[in-house]
Amino acid sequence: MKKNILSLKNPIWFMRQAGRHLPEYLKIRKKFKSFLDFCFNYESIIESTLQPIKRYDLDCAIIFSDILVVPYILNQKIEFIEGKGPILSPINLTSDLNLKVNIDKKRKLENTYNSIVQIRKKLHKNKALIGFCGGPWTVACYMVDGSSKTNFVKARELVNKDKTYLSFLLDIIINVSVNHLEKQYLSGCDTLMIFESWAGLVPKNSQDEILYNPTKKIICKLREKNITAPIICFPKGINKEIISYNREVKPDVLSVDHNIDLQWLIKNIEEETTLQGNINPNTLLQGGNPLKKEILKLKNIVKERNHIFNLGHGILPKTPIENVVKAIELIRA
Ligand code: 1CP
Repeated sequence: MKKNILSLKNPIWFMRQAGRHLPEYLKIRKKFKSFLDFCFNYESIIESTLQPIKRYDLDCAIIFSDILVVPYILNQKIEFIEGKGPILSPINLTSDLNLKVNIDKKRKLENTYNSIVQIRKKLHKNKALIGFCGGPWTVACYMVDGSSKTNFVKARELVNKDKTYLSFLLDIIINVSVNHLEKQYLSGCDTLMIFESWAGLVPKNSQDEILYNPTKKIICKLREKNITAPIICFPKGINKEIISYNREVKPDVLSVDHNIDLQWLIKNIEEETTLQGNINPNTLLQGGNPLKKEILKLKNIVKERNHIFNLGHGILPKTPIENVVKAIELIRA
């Protein structure tokens, strides 16, 4: 079997480890005005993906890209504005029903796939390489509302008022995401991750339709293509429904946010699921004794369980390097 995240012993990596807090990232990022130009540049992808591995000797690398490349290749206008995050031209709910992949824009992803081939060659064989996409609902949120500033009111309204349209949109996203994950896998990613960062916004009575089934479809389509890579799912903000999410979606790895009580989760979740994460990114930012305490507590809770060390959400931009170093030291001790 190909090496992947599940064949490593207690691996460590951090969500959003590439970019954000690393001075060496900020240095190469400055050379590009536009985030998208940076994000589709062959050398930038290789360098920013490998930077956290070089600095911290982490066990997994995650490809430098963004979940919003899916709306981008679906020809939605998108800009990343410093300090504001991504801004998309919201789709027109009545006339954009034939959202189609733009071939020229899709071609830009060839650089991402080619960089994966190169990264795999440069990365030590005992390290996992993670490819990813956004969860269909999370990507739909950005496509419908245009930015997170609206708290995704329009997307949430669709859940109540126009599920037919929303399901149609989710299916388009699913097909593009499957193709994108397949290409990442064929280029050399041995592990795949689905970031459902806004899972918490879906009302309980719609979770089956809007969260579970779309992600199940992605997994099922990948398995039909004989893609055997373990799949990590991150249903952020879902609280106690994480149990039914896991039962329905059956990811190989369940990434757990910091609002979930890990002790409670372990008591209630299927034993075969490998768990990932749960350290509060604010504690990593803070460092010192609180960080030490949280890591020792986590180690104790997961000592008889398959667990991948990670945070409950992305590393925060102001996180000091020495806190990350200390955290790794404490976990490996
Ligand atoms: O100018 C810049 O440098 C822009 C900052 C930036 C970066 C470094 C954005 C814009 N995206 C990224 C890279 C990115 N995004 C990665 C690469 C690998 C890594 O950092 O380790 C990954 C995995 C993502 C995933 C992503 N993008 C998610 C899911 C994970 C999460 O944090 O919840 C989401 C929701 C996005 C959307 C997005 N892209 C960028 C920003 C600032 C955001 C969040 C916007 C918001 O607040 O809604």
